[in-house]
Amino acid sequence: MAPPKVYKNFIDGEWVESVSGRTFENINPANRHDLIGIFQKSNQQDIDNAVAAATQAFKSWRLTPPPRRGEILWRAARLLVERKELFAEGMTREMGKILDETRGDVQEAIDMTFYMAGEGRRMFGQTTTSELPNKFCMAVRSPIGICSLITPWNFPMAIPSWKVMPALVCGNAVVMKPATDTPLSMYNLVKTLEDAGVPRGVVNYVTGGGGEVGNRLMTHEDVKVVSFTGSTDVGRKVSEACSHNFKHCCLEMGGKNCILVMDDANLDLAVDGALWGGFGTSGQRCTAASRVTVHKAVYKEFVDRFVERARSLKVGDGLDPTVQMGPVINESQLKTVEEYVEIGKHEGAKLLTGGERLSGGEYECGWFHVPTIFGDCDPRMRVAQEEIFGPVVSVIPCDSLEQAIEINNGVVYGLSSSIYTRNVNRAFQAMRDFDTGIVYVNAPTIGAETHLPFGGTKQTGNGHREAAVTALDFYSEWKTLYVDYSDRLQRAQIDT
Ligand code: UN1
Repeated sequence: MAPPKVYKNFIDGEWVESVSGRTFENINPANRHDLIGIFQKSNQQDIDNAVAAATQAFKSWRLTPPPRRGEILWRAARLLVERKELFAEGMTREMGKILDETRGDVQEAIDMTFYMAGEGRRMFGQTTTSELPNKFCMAVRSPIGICSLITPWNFPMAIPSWKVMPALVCGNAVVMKPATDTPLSMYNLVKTLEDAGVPRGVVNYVTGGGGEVGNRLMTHEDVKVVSFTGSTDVGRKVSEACSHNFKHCCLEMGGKNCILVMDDANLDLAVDGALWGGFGTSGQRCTAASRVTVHKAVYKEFVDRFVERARSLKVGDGLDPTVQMGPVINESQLKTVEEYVEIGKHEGAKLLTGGERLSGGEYECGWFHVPTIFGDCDPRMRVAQEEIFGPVVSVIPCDSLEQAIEINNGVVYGLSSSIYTRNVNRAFQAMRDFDTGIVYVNAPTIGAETHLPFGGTKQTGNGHREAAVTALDFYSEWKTLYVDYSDRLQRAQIDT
């Protein structure tokens, strides 16, 4: 067997080993004997080198006309299209979700890259009137500087692309750190940007643990912007670290998203949605539908069908095209899922299906869990309140739309929610009253598109939105420009 490939950091346009001399292994969660590659276990010095390179590169990148920056992104998007299948396979191997989904993940990166390439020729500012004669007013977007991009393993190419593409088109230089479980997908993205002609030092890639590498990325004094997607606990630390010298910080964190099934819903559609929303990516999405609130009039029928469909899901290695749900990411995540199953049982939730890890045979060397549904949940139960990040769905009965809205809103998170109904009045009431950043009607809680704002309320975020034109607001600062061509002193608010 060929020895595993050793992947390096990308700093100042060169592929280099970590100065630490240490490495770590990237393994397949469907088969822990499948070693995908060896990656650099970097340290603070590597980050300092990357930030220094970015600082140097920023000087000319900020002056590169945005349409030229956009052209580089366009070339990167074209290359991603060519490499899509290869990158999807690598992603399934490193994080487990099925090939259809990893193709979608790469496609999301392609969409974001094309979209932001186009922004190079838009990046609209504002012009407006002046209260004084012979004076012109406008506001333009200005790049900010060095951005640290810290990303999770569940969307290992899409989420990095949400951050790096708007950062680049706005004229910033970046240092990117992937989750330790998924360094390959970010490597593939960075390599593609290199091949597309991003100038040296503008994009830097450093792999390693959150403690050493992540901490330095959020505390380095030359870093001006930190974008983080991950758990609420770590997000709080990022926010605190950034507060000392007022780094701009965008946080995308947990969710406990709910699908509401009303008594007039198309039940076939709702079951399809609950299945895809709850068990897609093995439930490991911030947007996963980990709660389903069902009107009592259709509760039994819905639950019977939902359980039957969940039972028939084929679990296995995501590279097998007949498999419908892959493994969870690692042993520690699997243990968390098992703990929550125990918590649910103790709380009195009714275990309707699943509730155990899969072992033996094809499952022996991976981290697999059976799709699990708890029924008759009280909305205050921990399994109905806390983010589990695994294939566990809690079903909650309700009597009315008003009560369902209360249940939906009664958690600390506010990412995504959904209502299945054929009544337009109810749909609009839900759109108005669900206090989440994203609301779906007759579709599950997942399925965000790159040209619309993505993010959540309450403890899901800190008020920013990723993707869409809203991403430009985070990766640039408004600069307001007043040009007085009157040739005399004109005093705003005083001279009328
Ligand atoms: C996430 O849930 O972690 O909307 C990101 C979706 C995807 C992105 C999800 N486009 O499900």
